[in-house]
Amino acid sequence: MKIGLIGLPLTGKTTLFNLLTKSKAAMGSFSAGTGANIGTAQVPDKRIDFLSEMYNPKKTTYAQIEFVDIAGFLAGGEGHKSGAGKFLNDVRGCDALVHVLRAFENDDVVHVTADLNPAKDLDAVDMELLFADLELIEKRIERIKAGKKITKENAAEMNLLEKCYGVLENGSSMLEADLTEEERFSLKNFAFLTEKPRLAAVNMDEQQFREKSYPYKEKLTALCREKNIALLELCAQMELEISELDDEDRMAFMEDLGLVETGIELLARNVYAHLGLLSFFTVGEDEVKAWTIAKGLNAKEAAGKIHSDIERGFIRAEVVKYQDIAELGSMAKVKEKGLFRLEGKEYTVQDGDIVHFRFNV
Ligand SMILES: Nc1nc2c(ncn2[C@@H]2O[C@H](COP(=O)(O)OP(=O)(O)OP(=O)(O)O)[C@@H](O)[C@H]2O)c(=O)[nH]1
Ligand SMILES: [Mg+2]
Repeated sequence: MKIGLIGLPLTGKTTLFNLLTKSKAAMGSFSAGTGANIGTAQVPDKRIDFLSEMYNPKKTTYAQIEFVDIAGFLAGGEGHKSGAGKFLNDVRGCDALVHVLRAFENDDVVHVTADLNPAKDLDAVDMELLFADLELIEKRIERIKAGKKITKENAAEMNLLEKCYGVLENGSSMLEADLTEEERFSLKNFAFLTEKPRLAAVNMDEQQFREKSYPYKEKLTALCREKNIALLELCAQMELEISELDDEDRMAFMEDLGLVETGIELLARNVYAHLGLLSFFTVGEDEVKAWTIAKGLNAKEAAGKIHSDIERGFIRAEVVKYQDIAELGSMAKVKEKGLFRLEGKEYTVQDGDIVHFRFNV
């Protein structure tokens, strides 16, 4: 899972990236046109903490999310063309996007648009993604039309592309387009930018965070609802500063600010909830490990995420619910109560399942 941090210049993307991935990428200067920073964040999970304590394994592995800190992009600004290509390419490589919006007041940091309006900024970058998709469709249609002969397949593709064009022209995203599963699959190679699931994160200063208020909050909230994207509120710089303190001081500061979870906890929770992901676990003396998969995968498909051999030679899955083991305290007690289940390949894996795959190759 590769998540891109996108937004206008100087909205706090690199600050957030450093917070999430514990990196030390340079902040505070225009990065437009430069390469992206890439880093991984461990997804905190109390269930893994618990299981690790219980099994005392040689290795404990949390789920990971890869974050790509993409250079800020100024629509229609100077160097638009050259900047746009790099920006759009970096965006295209991501599975999902977090749009970082500036609400914070900071006289030392240039504000790139006329006024501080995160709702307007959200629309501005969205437009850019939308135009990129429109251009992609136009080019493909042109190429088909320029061909010697328009085959039946070409005609069908063109039909579908024209339908998508209409959707985008109306300001909707490819994600919202009413397409069948087959149609979507046939368009996969286009890697449309507006088809990427995304979240919005508004970056506030300390005062705004304490007051739970920032300019155009209502407008932004309504816009996100309309676009059907989750809106997270955070305070990247302050949290980055706090994260460098020792545990005791950090807890005290967090409490004082009313910060109930860390940036990565907030991001990860929302990424899993809104991008349709879940975690299952494998446990043993060697390793306790969290695996991230899409909701709806069956046991055999989930096995394939661990190793293709396990999928190929799948016999059955032995499944225990995390909740049961947490409540009863041991695998032996879970078995005693008959809460240990044998599942076939069609079983849909659930969040919090502890799974042991039986296979034969
Ligand atoms: N007051 C305040 N300043 C912030 C906050 N977040 C970021 N900044 C400052 O804003 C400046 C820009 O932050 P960056 O994280 O580099 O912004 P960016 O979005 O990565 O910028 P580009 O890569 O150029 O697009 C830095 O000087 C930060 O210290 C915040 O929450 N509050
Ligand atoms: Mg940056």
